[in-house]
Amino acid sequence: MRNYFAAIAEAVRSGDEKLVVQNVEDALSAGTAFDDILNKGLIPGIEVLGELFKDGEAFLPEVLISARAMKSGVDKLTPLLASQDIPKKGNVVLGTVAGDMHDIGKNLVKMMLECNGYEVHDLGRDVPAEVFADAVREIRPDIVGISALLTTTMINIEEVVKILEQVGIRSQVRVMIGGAPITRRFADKLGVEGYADDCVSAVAEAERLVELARKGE
Ligand code: B1M
Repeated sequence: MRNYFAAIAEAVRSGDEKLVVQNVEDALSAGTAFDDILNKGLIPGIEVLGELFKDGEAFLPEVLISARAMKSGVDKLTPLLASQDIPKKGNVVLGTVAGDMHDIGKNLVKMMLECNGYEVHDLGRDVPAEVFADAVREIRPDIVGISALLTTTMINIEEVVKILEQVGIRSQVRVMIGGAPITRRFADKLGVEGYADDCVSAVAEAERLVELARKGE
């Protein structure tokens, strides 16, 4: 059988948008599960490029082109998931923290939550703490989801938590955080309720948090 995953990863790494879409379509036609396409093809492709970037063997424009190619592949998966008929489970305000332009992971978390019955209010990327607080006041979500990809921006999550406390709405929401440098230990240090390592476990974590809220914990 053809190795779709290697082909998808290589097409993402080389930034070939058409080839990514073609390979994702071929993999889907061959009956490959969407989460395997994501976790064994699309994500490893962008991660390989991250390693090359770190070693000075790839540059920012190449990373951007590959990110765009990856998004085209993800866009092929989204309608398949969205077509499922799922009862509403909760509301989430989601964004990438201030100073951080990375949103691929956040968008995957959004996609998985939406496909599992959550209404997601996406604030985008580089979101100031005040904007998170305003959205919580206005939307009254069950969960605030914060993504951070840089060791220099992960500390800005604390600003969001602080401002929610300052304006007296911290106890009304559960905070879930994630992103490459984030760990459960860091989440515990900040005193936030939720942490997820990837977009699939983010769904299970959201369910746990909504359940906690229902029990008033
Ligand atoms: Co940048 N970048 N980048 N980058 N970039 C990293 C993160 C880096 C590790 C690369 C490297 O050096 N190897 C490095 C960070 C080093 C560090 O902080 N220690 C880095 C750097 C340095 C930078 C710049 C500073 C480079 C520069 O300008 N010199 C710059 C910063 C700009 C800024 O933000 N202010 C920069 C810019 C960019 C681009 C804009 C070019 C582009 C982003 C495009 C975009 O997102 N639209 C980019 C990219 C693509 C990457 C890499 C290659 C890939 C990131 C990614 O999308 N991964 C990355 C290297 C790497 O990660 N290996 C790198 C795939 C994605 C699916 O994973 O986001 O981790 P991830 O999401 C996962 C989980 O973490 C989790 O679920 C997701 C799916 O399973 N998750 C959550 C994420 N959010 C969650 C939230 C949750 C729960 C789970 O709850 C709410």
